[in-house]
Amino acid sequence: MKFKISLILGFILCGFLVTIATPIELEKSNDLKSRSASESYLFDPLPKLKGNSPKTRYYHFELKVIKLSPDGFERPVWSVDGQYPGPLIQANKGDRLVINVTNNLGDPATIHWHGIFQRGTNWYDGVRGQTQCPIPNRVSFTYNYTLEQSGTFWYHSHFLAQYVDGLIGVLIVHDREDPYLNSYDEEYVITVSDWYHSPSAPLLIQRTAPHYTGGNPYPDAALISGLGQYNCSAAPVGSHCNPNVPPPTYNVQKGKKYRFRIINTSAYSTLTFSIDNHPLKVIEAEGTPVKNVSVATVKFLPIHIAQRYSVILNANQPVANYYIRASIIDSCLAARTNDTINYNSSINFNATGILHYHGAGNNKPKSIAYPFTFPLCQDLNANAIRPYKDSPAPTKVTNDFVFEIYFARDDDDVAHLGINNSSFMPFFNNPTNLRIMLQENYTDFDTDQNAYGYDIPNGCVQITLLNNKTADHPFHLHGHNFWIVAQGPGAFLSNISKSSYNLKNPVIRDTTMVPRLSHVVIRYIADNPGVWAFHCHIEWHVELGLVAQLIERPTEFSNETLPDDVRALCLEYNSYSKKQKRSTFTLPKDAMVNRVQMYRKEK
Ligand SMILES: [Cu+2]
Repeated sequence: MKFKISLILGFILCGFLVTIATPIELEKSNDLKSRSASESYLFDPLPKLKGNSPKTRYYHFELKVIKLSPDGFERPVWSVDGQYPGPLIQANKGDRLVINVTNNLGDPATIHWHGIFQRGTNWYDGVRGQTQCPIPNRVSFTYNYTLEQSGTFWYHSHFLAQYVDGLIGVLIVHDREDPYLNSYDEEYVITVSDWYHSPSAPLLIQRTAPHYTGGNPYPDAALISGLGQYNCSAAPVGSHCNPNVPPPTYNVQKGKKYRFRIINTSAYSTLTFSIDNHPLKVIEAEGTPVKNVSVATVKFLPIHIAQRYSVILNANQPVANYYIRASIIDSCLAARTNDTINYNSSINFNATGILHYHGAGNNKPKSIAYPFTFPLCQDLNANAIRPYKDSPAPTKVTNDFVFEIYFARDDDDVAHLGINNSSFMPFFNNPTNLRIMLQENYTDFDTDQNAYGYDIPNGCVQITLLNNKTADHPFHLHGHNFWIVAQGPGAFLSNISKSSYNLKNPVIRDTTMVPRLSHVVIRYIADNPGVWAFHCHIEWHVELGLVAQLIERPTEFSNETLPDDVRALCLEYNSYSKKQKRSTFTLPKDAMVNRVQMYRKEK
């Protein structure tokens, strides 16, 4: 108990108040005070859902910038409801979510619901320039979609590098038919991530500056569930730093089993996750339950950006405290040079938390880390995460794309990444799905739209992604998950043997690491008309253009009608951005939007 009280005090000290976004009744949805603000979720077992399903669950998000000190170092955080990570959304499979977002950030925003298919609601996928116009400051917008999946998901801003500034949260969808439902007593959520002390806007401006050659900004900290331990003696003079951030602590009772849902919400980093003395049994990869096999029990869980796993921990060790460890694998980052933004970072790559057995007292853990063995910068062993239900990949490919990762410097000596010799450049005020519905033909789009279309209903799309560059790229597909039919070294088509494709029992997920000098071949069914992003999830690489747009079944999709509120958002955004240009005061992020728009005009 004492342990818990000190933890709560610590939270208050470092400016934290983690709460559940309690579903609220529609008629109260404008009354923020009606929500409970005292229940935590990150360090308590997930509360049981109330009410029968399927039902509609209402949430109200207020986006606002507040000061927080996740790793001790105080900085402005772009937050949902003043929390980092943002509030928990929980629902059952089949439920509808209605999430009213009021933007008080001072700059535009969108929210993407990572991993959610958005079947029939492409316009609520939350991708600026592709599925919606950004929500201007002081404007509210409501996302409204049905959950046909279950598993561990998350949400994050998809507007410039805003999610790196803290605008992320957890989305859990339960399923009464989950095959592992009776295999654990309680469940917890853990986020792992890198963290920066500078807001993203100046970092992004430097990253995209002419003549810059230093790679991605170097992070300052590793966090577990939004808490880290920065060495405050390295903090610059005049900054505020609290050296006593409490360790993220998870309480267990000997003899019980726990499901931990683990999400990597980083901008740039691969992490490994482990708990001393406790092997972890993987039961879910990104919404897909996985087979009950011995190889699924691991000591280390490598988890790349935007990936999620559920594991079962058996609290069968002697009553004590044990370290929870999340370590950034620095060899998956590009080596920092004197030119790298934040080269002088005093990062501790290893974040620690505590697994606290009931009755163990408050002493520091004495546990020792497992010896480190991990195939660097690769996905978790495929044999650990084969789908629980056999799910062979489709054999007849109807649309076959080859995407080669592209890197170049333009005439201004600005770095660009892209697909097939083309760096993606979004139109903030004219999203692609609107253009399709206005009967524009994607084949007439500018090359920099990186638009790839396919029109066969329920056809099988295959993407062969070749990474012949020297950086690792975790790729995410919107609107779908996919079968990974091949993955391995060699970045040329000649390295890939079709006879070695695994079509029988391939891994299914929505985010996969494509290491340097390697390839991946994925397949999915064209069963979801819309505009879907396929992109590297290193946020700095997104902004450099490493994005493709998949135009799925445009013939049908062009007959859809954009809901009035989504269309109205573009009018509001246009009038907002015009006002911003006239104003002498613009926030850095608006300056960046203007810059992108100017870039378009100049072309
Ligand atoms: Cu990348």
